[in-house]
Amino acid sequence: MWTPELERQQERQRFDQMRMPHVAAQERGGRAATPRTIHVTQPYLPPLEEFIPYLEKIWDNKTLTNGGPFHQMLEAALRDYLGVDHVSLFSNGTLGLITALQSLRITGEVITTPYSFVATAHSLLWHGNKPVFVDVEPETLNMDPAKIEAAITPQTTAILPVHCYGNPCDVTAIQKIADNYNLRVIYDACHAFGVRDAGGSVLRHGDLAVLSFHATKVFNTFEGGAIISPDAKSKQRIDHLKNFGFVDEVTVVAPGINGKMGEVNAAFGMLQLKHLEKALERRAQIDAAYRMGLSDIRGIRCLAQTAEGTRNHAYFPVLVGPEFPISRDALYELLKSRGIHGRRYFYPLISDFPMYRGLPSAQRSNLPVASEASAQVLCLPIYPALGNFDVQRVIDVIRTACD
Ligand code: T4K
Repeated sequence: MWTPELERQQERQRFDQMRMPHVAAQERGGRAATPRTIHVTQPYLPPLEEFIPYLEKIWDNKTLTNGGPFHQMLEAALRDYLGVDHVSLFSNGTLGLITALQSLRITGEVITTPYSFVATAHSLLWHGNKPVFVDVEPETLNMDPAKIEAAITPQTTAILPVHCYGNPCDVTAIQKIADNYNLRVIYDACHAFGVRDAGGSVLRHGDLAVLSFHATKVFNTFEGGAIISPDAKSKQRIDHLKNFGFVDEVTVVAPGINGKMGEVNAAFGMLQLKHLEKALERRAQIDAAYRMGLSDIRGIRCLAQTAEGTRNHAYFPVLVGPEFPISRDALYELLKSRGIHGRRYFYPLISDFPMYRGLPSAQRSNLPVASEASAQVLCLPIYPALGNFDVQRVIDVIRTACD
């Protein structure tokens, strides 16, 4: 016989089937009381017991870092998984960016986007390079290729675009400009793990692409990163640079840095890979649920996903427009007051931080699209352990602002 309770139970079961099992169990335990605080993201962690055998191997062989067996295994596994030619693991994405620029001997002015995490532009300052900001496209919030040419000067040597939120840049247009002006292209692909376009991995574009495996990323090694390079020679130079410039015991060819990933991180990466498909599937479900649940709310725009290919649903940004009854910041606070911690990625713009705002290219008038997006964007929680009840909670709170 039908009862409201029975219906609730059945609905519960349907949700549980969609979710990762340990998450479902966790949520059953905590749901009845006050709603849990949820954050913009939460790292995916496989069951702890699955990691123990990996640690035992490290304890047995006593190799903790400097290109040990797990490091080599993970480079090979990622080459296969991502469908790329060469992978150099790093201890984080920022050191990957810094080393990528060094390996290509980039000097002078570099055209980049203000709409990113601050590490993108910071990597340029570490080499004394001058960031030149260009505006972004309204649809993707990626660097607008139509704005690049006007920013090129005789000092320009490279372009540093970001596949923001994992949406591929207009790689064809960017490469065309780079070829015409003999510029290098380094993609900050820190959001683009596993993203593919019609021709394969998005990481194959440009001279180099840099990934982050930070705890907040789709694929994490606690901290970590990688440079994807197209040929063995580039990889070799990068591998020297991430190890102080050492080529052998007595030869140092460049003032390299210590950017190596350790064995525990690499081992964790191997384990993460086993769970990745499931985690990505869940992200896609959440993305779809938000899009459906928010579709009829005036003033909330979900960022479109570009064309064909595979997306990783790393972030779920919405733009809170003037037709929405309250401002982006008021919505951010409202959600927070209900235990939902979204994030304003990317506010402030990089170009508004003190070390950049004096640059002529940092002026708001040069960056109207990025400035507006930065004032409107709110990234909603998305991560594999996020249950449907919580997704609905987020949608409901956004809806209450319209009441
Ligand atoms: N380029 C781009 C385009 C990037 O987005 C990034 C990093 C980089 C380069 C540099 O790569 P890495 O050097 O970091 O590998 C976070 C991350 O720290 C940063 O990696 C990331 N981008 C950026 C977009 O977001 P915060 O300051 O927002 O992180 P935090 O600590 O506030 O974390 C956000 C939420 O995640 C927390 O509220 C709770 C949750 N969280 C976080 C951590 C660290 C957890 O549940 N567990 C955790 O361990 O910068």
